[in-house]
Amino acid sequence: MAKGRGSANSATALVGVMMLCLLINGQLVESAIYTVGGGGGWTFNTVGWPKGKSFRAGDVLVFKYSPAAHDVVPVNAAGYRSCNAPRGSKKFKSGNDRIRLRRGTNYFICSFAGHCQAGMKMAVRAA
Ligand SMILES: [Cu+2]
Repeated sequence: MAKGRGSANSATALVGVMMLCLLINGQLVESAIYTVGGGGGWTFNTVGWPKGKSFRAGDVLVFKYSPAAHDVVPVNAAGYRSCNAPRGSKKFKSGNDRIRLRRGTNYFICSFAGHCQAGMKMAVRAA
């Protein structure tokens, strides 16, 4: 009985949080966390990983990889298409990087020679 009431309260609280999120002009307080590439992590052919998932601004992508083999560079659309990181781009290279999604399309590439061209790139649309 008490347990049932507890979960009802949790549900009410969750709705409250969601309402709050909507009130703050889409700036989400509650965010989802995704490990890019699932168990395989951030590697070649991660390009298809976002397919079928619904991302929201504020969600966090966790990039897991060997820092000796890869890195992560957020780029713009041109950088994504050309596999070139614009000068001054921030480079993540810890092997366990958390990057928060902005509204719109977020582009990421690996800047190791040839990796992006081999499909180590990813475009993630966040609503
Ligand atoms: Cu790489």
